[in-house]
Amino acid sequence: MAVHASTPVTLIEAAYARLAAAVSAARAQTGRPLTTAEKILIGHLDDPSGPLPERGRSYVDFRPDRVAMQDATAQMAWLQFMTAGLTEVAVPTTVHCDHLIQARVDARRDLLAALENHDEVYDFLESVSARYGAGFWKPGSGIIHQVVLENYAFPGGMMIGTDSHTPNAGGLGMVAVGVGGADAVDVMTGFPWNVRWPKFIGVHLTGHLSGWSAPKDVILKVADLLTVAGGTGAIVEYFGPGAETISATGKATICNMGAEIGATTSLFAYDESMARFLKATGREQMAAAAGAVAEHLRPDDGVLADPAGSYDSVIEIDLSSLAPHINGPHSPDRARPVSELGAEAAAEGWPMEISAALVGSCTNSSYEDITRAASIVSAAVARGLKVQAPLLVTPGSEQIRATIARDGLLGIFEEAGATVLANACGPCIGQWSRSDVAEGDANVIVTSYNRNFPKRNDGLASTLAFVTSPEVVVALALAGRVDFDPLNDTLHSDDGTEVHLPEPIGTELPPDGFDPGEAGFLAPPPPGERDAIEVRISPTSRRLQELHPFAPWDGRDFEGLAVLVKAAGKCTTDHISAAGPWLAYRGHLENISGNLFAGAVNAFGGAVGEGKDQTDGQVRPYPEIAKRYHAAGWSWVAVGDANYGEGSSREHAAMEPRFRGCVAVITRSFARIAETNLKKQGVLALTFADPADYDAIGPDDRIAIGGLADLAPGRPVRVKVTGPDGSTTAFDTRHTLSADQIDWFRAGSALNVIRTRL
Ligand code: MIC
Ligand code: SF4
Repeated sequence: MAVHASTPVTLIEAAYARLAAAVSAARAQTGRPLTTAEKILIGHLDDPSGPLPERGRSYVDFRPDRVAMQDATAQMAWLQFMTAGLTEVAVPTTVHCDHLIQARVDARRDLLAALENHDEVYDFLESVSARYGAGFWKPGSGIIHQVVLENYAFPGGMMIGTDSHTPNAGGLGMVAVGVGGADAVDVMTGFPWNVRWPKFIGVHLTGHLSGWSAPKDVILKVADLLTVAGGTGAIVEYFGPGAETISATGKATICNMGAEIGATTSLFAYDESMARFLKATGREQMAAAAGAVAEHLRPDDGVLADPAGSYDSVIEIDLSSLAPHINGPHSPDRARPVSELGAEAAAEGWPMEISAALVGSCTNSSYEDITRAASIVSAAVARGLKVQAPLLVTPGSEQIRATIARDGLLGIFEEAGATVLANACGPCIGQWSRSDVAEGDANVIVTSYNRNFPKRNDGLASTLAFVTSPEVVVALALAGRVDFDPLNDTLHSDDGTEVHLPEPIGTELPPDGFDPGEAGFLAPPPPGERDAIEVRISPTSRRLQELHPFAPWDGRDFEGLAVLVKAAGKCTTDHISAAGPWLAYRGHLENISGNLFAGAVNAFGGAVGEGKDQTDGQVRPYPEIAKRYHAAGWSWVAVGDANYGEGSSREHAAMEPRFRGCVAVITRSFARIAETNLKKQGVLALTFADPADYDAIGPDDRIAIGGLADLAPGRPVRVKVTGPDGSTTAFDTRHTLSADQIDWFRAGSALNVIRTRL
């Protein structure tokens, strides 16, 4: 497999040829107009001959064009791939080193420190990519989603990526879906990618953004309307005249944060803004190829004439009246216009002062974002204002960094006292060495990132994080307070002058073109040279550990299972397998299991990360109890509330429980990727048929799960709960296993099934 620094136009033309044929066949067969997402899905069906699958029900096999993986998830994916015994990946695959770089001092020193601290992991990723024919983007080259947008995404394509914000590429009209590593391994080993045919949510955009309102506000508003679970099982498709007024990078921001509403992905139809971005990033041929098939990259006229007849639901947003928003704390759907934050903070008792302001991340670090934010900073500084809180800027890619440095934009931030960090995730994922506040110090941060779960940025539960657009972040940094409305309030410079901040001014694309900066891509060597590449995993390594296949199901029903944890409220992947310092162990299943459920809130008493160890009745941290159950050969279940596993794609949140003996996770509902990750690893993902049965499970109960020999699609699974006094109660749970997926459970994991087929 040849992998290049961008998607070759031949690959795109081949995809378009399949797209055109499949779309006309489907249109003839269904006799109804098709949405953009439907067309792209149809164009990537493994078997396009049958009838269109049933929305929200049928599981379907697809053939994605590409796979992208970031360093924190690629390790486990490669460790799984290596057990398949293949010589190369079956589809173009790239690895991006972005998550492991810690924000400490500044870009240069932080990158050097990362190269030293993570050399073993980087060596592994570089050599394993070379060995199996994948492309490797070095540390410092940028955040996966920006690098993909600038080089690999193309309208009408399909990609899966081992990161939940992969849908960022929807800004270029691609169906790009975040998945766990095991899904990526399916595709890398030449098997189709299996996922449920989604529902379709249409977002009709009218009007146009102006003043302080930015693309970020569209998704902050959508999150408000749909909530963190509202997009589950759906593709969100933006359409209408307003869509065409938004730049491709602005569209990418909107699609990126669709992860926060649980959507399978989000996308826009191909338009002029995408053509402009493709041309500006050196992909004129791609723009021409897309232009030639534009009719297949947009909704049919019949969809636009009757959206309600084509989408499962439709949301209306008038961009002209959309106010700038700020969402948080603790959940990305807790929304309000920025003008209302001060009053809410006063009512809630949140601190008014801002302790840090952060611009960048995969969500918001485009040229347009940076120019808009910089326009505010330079106008404010010219009027004698200073930033009142530490301001940290993370460029999304080396290309953005080099371009904004050349164009004097980084200089504007630096003159205002900002720290420019490495082109990496940094504080967005807890890679932030912060000493100005300690645990227990209530403090507020404002970011242009996408997530704001407790502890996410700095590891401190007492930090309240709010997400907003980059221009609002810098405005709040200049005020130093959350009760500042940049539209209506004024600030005072040191000499007492009253300053009304001007409206942000942005430039969509760099007038002098992009500066690629330092080259960060390593192509794999030609096939003949790959066998000599050694992929080293030291048996004594703390960072990497070879994987061994999980044992197949023994054919017996589960009896006497302990309840390791019953989580109350939000139980995101950050609660199940925290990031920050734990990112260091993403390639070592045993070591990373030291964080298992460390953030979960115990439904029995509310303690965080600890519960009763049934082996001796002592209270211990969950990771320790799980280790002790594992050592004792016990099997156990975890119980969760609604939208269990929301957030990240990290499959560690499924592999760790599996490794420690978990056989089932029973919840009120699952986030899509979390549910799939559990199924892939052979763990039963069950939901209470009656959500009230969540209350039936006590701390000392034992669980039995019966009828497993008859496990069948759509057939409920009976769960029996026995209390410590011998009393019993039973209830039904549901699962979404298809017939093929039941084989994953029987074989012990999806990968075990693949191994038998290779
Ligand atoms: C995130 O934003 O939570 C991450 C870190 O990028 C994760 C991936 C991971 O945990 O490695 C994601 O979004 O999938
Ligand atoms: Fe990185 Fe944050 Fe984007 Fe995740 S959301 S890929 S941690 S920048």
